[in-house]
Amino acid sequence: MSSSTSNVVAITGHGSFITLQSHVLAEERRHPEATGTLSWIISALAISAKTIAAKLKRARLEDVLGEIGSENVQGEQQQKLDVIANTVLLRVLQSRDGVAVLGSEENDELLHVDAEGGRHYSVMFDPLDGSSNLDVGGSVGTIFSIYRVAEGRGSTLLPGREQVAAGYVLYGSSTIFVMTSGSGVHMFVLDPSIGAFIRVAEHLQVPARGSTYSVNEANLASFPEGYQRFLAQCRDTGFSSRYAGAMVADVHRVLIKGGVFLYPPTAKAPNGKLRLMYEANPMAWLIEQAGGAASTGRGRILDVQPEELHQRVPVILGSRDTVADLMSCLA
Ligand code: AHM
Ligand code: MG
Repeated sequence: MSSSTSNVVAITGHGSFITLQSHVLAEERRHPEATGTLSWIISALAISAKTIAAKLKRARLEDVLGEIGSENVQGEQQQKLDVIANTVLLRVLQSRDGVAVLGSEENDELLHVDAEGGRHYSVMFDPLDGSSNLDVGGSVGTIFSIYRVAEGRGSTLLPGREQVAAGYVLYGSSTIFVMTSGSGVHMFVLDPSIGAFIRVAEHLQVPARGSTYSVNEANLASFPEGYQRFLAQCRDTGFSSRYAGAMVADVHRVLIKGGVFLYPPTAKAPNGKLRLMYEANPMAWLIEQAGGAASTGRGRILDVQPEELHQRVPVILGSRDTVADLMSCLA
């Protein structure tokens, strides 16, 4: 299919032709007190996503796959593309008015930026989630979470319920941008022929029940007993197992098709592996905004009081009723 034909499909297939930019501007108009700063930050994230998507496409050709030979603060081997994606986001976001604080999986500490007057925001992100998938051509993603920061409070980490926008970009068979700013979850697909994200779905809803679970089952023996009981129950009742090893890809499937995504505590990682500020919180808010549930196994993820940028938390996300079944096994 030629690229011009695929644009026609995008227009006729969805009735209207709304870009991410126009969607965000329309949302902004619904809030008369909005200054436009948040819209600019989201547009910076979209530009970063397009840049990262382009770099990923050429990674094998330009020999930028593989490890760089250094570790991040969490003792994980950094991939060359982790560093490239992080640099893209830092550069683009630092140049936007109103960005006062940046927190990245790839940086040890919060980065403070001299923001001009007006409203100030902090942006937390995982530049390239699931990057060990890169060597095998698998899906990876970018996750982001945005907070408003009060003057002089830039070092204060806020709980997830205070987010003002959150989302992810899935770099898979297409480049998909999913976001919420508190009025539902909306999905955009990059049309590479025009370089714009086009809205393909509004107000996504996670099905109330699903029959797929997504977990690294190799760790089963060291999960707390309630998780083991739940997973046994799933197997007995005909669930399927799907695990991409990239949270963005796994959560995207749950968002569209229902089911549950888990990263429980393990012997090796007693608080689970995933990080609260730039993995668990944004995904939890998206799933809740889509009618699903998000828990640490003990309480709502969005209510966890953060203590540090890279803190880890057990993660349960998915269909409302399926998560409720798991919670009763954990009780
Ligand atoms: P990363 O941010 O270093 O890529 O790690 C997070 C990733 C998630 O995308 C994924 O769900 C999880 O780690 C997979 O971990 P495991 O290999 O232990 O199953
Ligand atoms: Mg990650």
